[in-house]
Amino acid sequence: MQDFTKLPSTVREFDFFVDGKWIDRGSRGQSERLSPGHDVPVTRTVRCTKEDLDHAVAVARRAFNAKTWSTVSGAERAAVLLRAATGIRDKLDELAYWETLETGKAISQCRGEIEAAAGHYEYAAGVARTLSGEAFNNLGDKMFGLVTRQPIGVIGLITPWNFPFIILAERIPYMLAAGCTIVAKPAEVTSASTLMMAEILTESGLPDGVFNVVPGSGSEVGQAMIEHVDIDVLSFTGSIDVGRRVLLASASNFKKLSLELGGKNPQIVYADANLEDAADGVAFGLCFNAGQCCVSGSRLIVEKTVAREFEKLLIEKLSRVRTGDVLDPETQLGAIVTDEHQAKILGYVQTGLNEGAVLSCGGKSLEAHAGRFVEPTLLTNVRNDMVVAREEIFGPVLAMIEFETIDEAIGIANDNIFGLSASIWTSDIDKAVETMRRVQAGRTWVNTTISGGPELPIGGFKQSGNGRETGVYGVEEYTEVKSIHIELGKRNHWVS
Ligand code: TXE
Repeated sequence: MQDFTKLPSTVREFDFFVDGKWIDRGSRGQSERLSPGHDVPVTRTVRCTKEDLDHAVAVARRAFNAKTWSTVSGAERAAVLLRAATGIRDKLDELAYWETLETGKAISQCRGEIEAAAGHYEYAAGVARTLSGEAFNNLGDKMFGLVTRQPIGVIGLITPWNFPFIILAERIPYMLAAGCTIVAKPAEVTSASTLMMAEILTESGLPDGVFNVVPGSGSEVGQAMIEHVDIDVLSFTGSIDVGRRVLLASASNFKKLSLELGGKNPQIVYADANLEDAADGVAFGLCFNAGQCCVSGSRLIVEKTVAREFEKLLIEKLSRVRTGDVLDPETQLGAIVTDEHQAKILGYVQTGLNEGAVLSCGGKSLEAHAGRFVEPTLLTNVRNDMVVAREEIFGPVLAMIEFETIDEAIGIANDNIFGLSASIWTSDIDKAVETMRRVQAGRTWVNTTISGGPELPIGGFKQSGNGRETGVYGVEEYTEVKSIHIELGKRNHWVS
C-alpha cells in the first residue's frame, strides 16, 4: 500500500484503456515521467500508435451505435455520473498523489481540483436529467413544431498537462450527459489520472466502449485524431499553434470543434480598489499552478496613482508564498512541468529586461529544493507592445503596465490576440460593470480571480478559442439540434 506522503519506491506502470478494459502494452513503447517537483521517475505510460487510435475510434463508434449510452434516459446517465463522483471522492488521496507527482502541482491544490472535479460530475448529472428541447404550438392549426437535441456522436478529446484531471472533468461528464462516446488522448507527460478515471467510470457502470483512453504523442496519436474522419467533434485544450493545426485538420470531415487555447489575461486594478485584497488576488492569480494556467492573471494593469503602493504590497505578498516539497500540504507554489519549459520562462524574463522592463522581484529559478521551480516574478515599466505583455509565458511572471483612465485600462486589456479571462479590482460598481461589459474575455471576475464552479461556462473570445465548456452550455455543445415539423390533418395537394 502506497504511503501518499512519501515518494513511491517503484515506478508505477499503466496500460491503456479501451472498450471497458485495460489493454496490455505488448511491444509498444513507454514514456517515463520524472516528478517535476522531485526529479525522480514516478510513472510509465504507453505510447499508443495510430492503429490503436483507429481501433479505439471504431470501438467508440460501435458503442454509440449500440445505443447502450446514446439513447438511454437522462436518469440512467445521471446515475452513472453520480456514482463516478463518489468514485472520485473515494480515490481522492490516490488521484491527488499521482497527479501531484506527474504535474508538479502542490498537493493541496491537487486535492482541491479533484474535489472540484467530483462536483462537475454531480452537476452534469443534473443537466442530463433536465436537457430538453422546445415545442412550437404557434405555427397554426396544421403544423406542430419541435426542436430536439441529440448526442453528436464520437468525440476526440485532447487534453494538456497543466490540469489533467480537472480539465477532463470540465468536459467528460458534459459529453456523457449529452449521450456521446469518447476517445481521449491526454498529454504524454500526465496520462495517469485520465487512465484512472476510465477505470472509475467503468466501475460506476458506464457501458464498455463509451470512454476510451489512448495515451501517446501529439505528433502521432494527436495528429491522427484531429484528422480522423470518423470523429464528429474534437475538443482540444492546449497551445494556439496546435489549435491552428486542429482547425486546419478539421477540414477532413468538417468536424465540430471546441477549442480552449491560450490567454494573456489582464488583472485591472483601479485606484479605488481594496489594494490589500487586490494584491492578494493578483499574487494568487499569478502563482496558481505556478502560472501554468490558461486563465493566469499575467498582465497587471494598474492605475498610475497607486502603482508604487500596489507594487510594494504585491512584492510583500509574493515574498511570503510558501515554497517547498510539493507533497507537503503547506506548500503553495508548484513546480514547472519540464526543464525546457523552465528555460522558456526564464528566457522570457530576459527578453523583458532586454526590452526595457525592470525586475521588481524574482526572476530566477528556486534552488532550495530538488525539481524545477521559478520564483514569483514581477516585471515593471512594461509597455503593452513588449513581448512579455503580448505572449503567453505560462509561468509565474507578471508584466505590470500603468494606466490613467478607464478607457486606457480597457484599451490595454483588449489589445491582445487572446480573450480568455479578465479580473477587475474596484470598489465602484459602475466601473466594475462598465469594465466587465467592455472587456473582451469569456470569463470575467470582479474583486476575485480564478474562482467559480460548474454552473458557469468557460471558454474564450478571439484567438483563445471556440465553444463553451461546463454549465448547461457544456452539455449543449455536444448535441446536435434538430427541428421537427409535423403536419396535421388532410394534406392540400400540390399536384391537383
Ligand atoms: O502544448 P501542446 P504544450 C500553451 C502554453 C504552453 C504552450 C506549449 O503557452 O507553454 O502551450 O505547451 C497535443 N495534433 N498551453 O507544448 O503541444 C499534446 O500531446 C494533435 C496552453 O504542452 O498544444 C497535448 O495532449 N494534438 C494551454 C496537447 O496537444 C497534438 C494548456 C497540448 O499540447 C499535436 C497547455 C498535434 N499535432 C499549453 N501536438 C491552456 N489553454 O491551458 C501536440 N498535441
